[in-house]
This record gives sequence, C-alpha cells and structure tokens, in this order.
Amino acid sequence: MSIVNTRDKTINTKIVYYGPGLGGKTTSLSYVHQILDPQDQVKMVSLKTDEERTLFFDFLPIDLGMLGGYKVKIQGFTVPGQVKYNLTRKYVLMGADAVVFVADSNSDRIEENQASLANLKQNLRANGLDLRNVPLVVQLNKRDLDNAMGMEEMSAIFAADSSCIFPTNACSGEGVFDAFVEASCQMIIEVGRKYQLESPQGDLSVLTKNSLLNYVVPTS
Ligand SMILES: Nc1nc2c(ncn2[C@@H]2O[C@H](COP(=O)(O)OP(=O)(O)O)[C@@H](O)[C@H]2O)c(=O)[nH]1
Ligand SMILES: [Mg+2]
Repeated sequence: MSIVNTRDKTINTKIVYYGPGLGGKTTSLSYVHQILDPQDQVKMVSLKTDEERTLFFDFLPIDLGMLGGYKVKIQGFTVPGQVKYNLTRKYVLMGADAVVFVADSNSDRIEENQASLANLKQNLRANGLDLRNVPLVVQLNKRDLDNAMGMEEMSAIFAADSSCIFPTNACSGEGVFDAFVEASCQMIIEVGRKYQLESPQGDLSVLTKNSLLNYVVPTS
C-alpha cells in the first residue's frame, strides 16, 4: 500500500512483477535496475528458496528523487511464478500499487499465462485489492522466440484487464523500460487521486514521466 506522508512529503509505493515461472520477471526488473542505476550503487536483493523456506522473491528499492516537491520511492518486487509458491505470491502482492504482468510468448505457455492471470486476480482479492484501482501493465515477453504466439491472440487474454500492452524482450531490454514508465505513471495518478496530492510544479504523473524519460535507454 502506498504510504504518503504529507508532512515530510514522501510518497512510498510498490510495483510488483507478476506472471508465470520463467516468463522473464527477474530479467525485466534487473533491466530496469540497469537503466535506473547503471553504476549498480543500489543492490537488487534476490531471496532464493531452499526446500524449507517459502520466501522467494527479488526486491529493488528505487529512489526517483524529488518530483513536484515530493520524495518519491518505489519498491520493485518480483514474485516466484511456480504454482507451489502461492503463499509468497500473496504476501509479496500485499499493498501493491501497480502490477507489471510478464507473460511468456512461448506458444506452449498459453495456459500458464492464463492461470497466472487468474491467480493474480485471486491474490489481489485476498489482499483486498482489485484491478479497478491497481493499474495493470502487461509485457508480452520473449517476442524474439520463433514459436511466439501471435500478438493479437495473446493480447486478447489481457484485453479485459489492461489497455497497456507492451511487446518485450527482457534479454535485450526492448520495451521493458517503457512498460515500467507506464506502470509508474499510472500508479502515481492513482496515488495522487487517492491522497488528493497537489503539486505547484504541475501534474505529478507528467513530472514522473519526464523524470524517467531522462534515463538513457540504449537503442538496439
Ligand atoms: N528468448 C528470451 N529469453 C528470455 C526473455 N526474458 C527472459 N528470458 C530467459 O528466460 C529465463 C527465465 O527468466 P527469469 O527472468 O528468471 O524468469 P522469472 O521466473 O519470470 O523471473 C532466463 O533464462 C532468461 O534469460 C526474452 O525476452 N527472450
Ligand atoms: Mg524470478
């Protein structure tokens, strides 16, 4: 859940990368890290499970600095995709302000994408959240695969829940930062509305977008 402190003017938010196992969530968040922090000053934390532990996720703290008079921070998380780690997924999703769904374009993975989307909705509900006020941005990832499912057919899976769909290749990074920018801006719009934030410097989501567009994304 976003925490906004109007006295010391901080906005703390959370973006969760969700999707089936091996779809490219960790690769995507690592790419975002690389763009935001090319010197690797802030470490991305990856908790790995062993047989007994069920906590298993990546965590990246992101500091966007001052935007419109507010200190804006984002906690970036990925969930483990494998079916058996549902407790971790539910826990990581708690208080999410936006979700980036990383779908696997491999045409053998259609059912896993559908199941993971259904699982996302179920876990949002379990956390008292739903897609009406938690923005959902979709990455159709692994577009480079020879057996990639058609874009239209694949987009149709998500059409009812999101109008923001990005073809991506998390390995090259293509589209990944654009999806992150979109999720961040939609999230700030939602948080701004919820807390009735006003900035003398203008619309917070526009300021967020402009600030993120200053980062250098290599063109391939
Ligand atoms: N060909 C291809 N492979 C990818 C892409 N994104 C991720 N991968 C590979 O898919 C595997 C799983 O990626 P990972 O990020 O660990 O998936 P996660 O389980 O969703 O976190 C790794 O071997 C990645 O290198 C992509 O866009 N294209
Ligand atoms: Mg992962």
